[in-house]
Amino acid sequence: MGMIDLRSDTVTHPTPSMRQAMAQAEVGDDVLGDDPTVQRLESMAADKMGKDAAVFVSSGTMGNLLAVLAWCKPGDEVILGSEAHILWHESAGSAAVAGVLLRGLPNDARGRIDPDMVESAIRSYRPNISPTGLVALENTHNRCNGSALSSVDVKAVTDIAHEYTLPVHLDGARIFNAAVALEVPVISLVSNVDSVTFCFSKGLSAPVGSVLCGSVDFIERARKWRKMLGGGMRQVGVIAAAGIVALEDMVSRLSEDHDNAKRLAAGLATIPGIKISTDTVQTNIVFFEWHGGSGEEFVEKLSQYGLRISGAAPRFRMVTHYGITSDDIDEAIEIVRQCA
Ligand code: TLP
Repeated sequence: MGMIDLRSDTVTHPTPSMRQAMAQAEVGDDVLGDDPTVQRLESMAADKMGKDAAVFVSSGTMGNLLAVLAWCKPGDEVILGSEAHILWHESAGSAAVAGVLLRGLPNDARGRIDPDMVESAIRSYRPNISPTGLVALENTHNRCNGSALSSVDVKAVTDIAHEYTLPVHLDGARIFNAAVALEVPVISLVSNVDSVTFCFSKGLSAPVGSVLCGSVDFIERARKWRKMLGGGMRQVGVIAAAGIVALEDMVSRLSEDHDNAKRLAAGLATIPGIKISTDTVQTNIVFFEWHGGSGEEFVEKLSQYGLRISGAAPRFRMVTHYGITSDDIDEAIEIVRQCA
């Protein structure tokens, strides 16, 4: 029995062109600045984001952590959404490694934070408080139904932050999904932020890697932190080569994943016992609720029928990606119908 794996788009395998590019990649010692393939990828990424520089990192988590380290000092506060990936799923690296306090403001179902609340939360230095060092946004917003923030949503927050001379970092792990869903150039979603991380290893299907983009000074500081954390990699062009293919070949097909996610949501909505708002599905992430008993047993049962999903009762997640066909989606719906 084949397994339909919808736990995440991180489960994607490299495409044949990626494997070929990896085998043929020209490499050098990247810590010494000698890897031409990494240099090419970093400059492509910076160009796409309209920033002056970029640094290749092992993961989205490392990109976000470097941004926090490069913008803040220990004792600072970072204002972000209460559902942010940085807050929920990055092993408290911002607190443990960067020594900052994460201050979560309520995210709405579309991943936005209220600009007025951001303004009231901003604090400047006084001996007894932690001053705000950074504001962070996320697009697409993973825990908020994979929703896409528009450039207007982003600007509403960046305008406030900049008024107080605060930088804004964007966790854009799936920023290309946002651009494709909104049918806008990706640059329009990042032009107002000061730094952005995006990932090659999610919907774009590369096996490893993310990139952090920003000004030359900022990236120099981030590069130093990357080395301190042991993230300097040597002949890493073999991995960067897959990232180049990801950028060149894999963006335009993301709409297939979005169509499949909508098909999945519509199918799930017909199943008694499944609660889902189909109109929240904008990209490749589908959340639904099931209140029928033990979540672990539900997930295990689905897996015995050939479907892997993530989450814990009552909220579960499925993510569509490269390699998942519309037939797989129909089969996944039928498996949930049998198990729910
Ligand atoms: N998200 C993973 C899990 O950690 C939940 C997933 O399966 O979706 N930002 C966002 C918005 C993310 O969704 C993720 C990964 C990251 C950052 C971290 O990326 P990695 O896994 O490369 O460190």
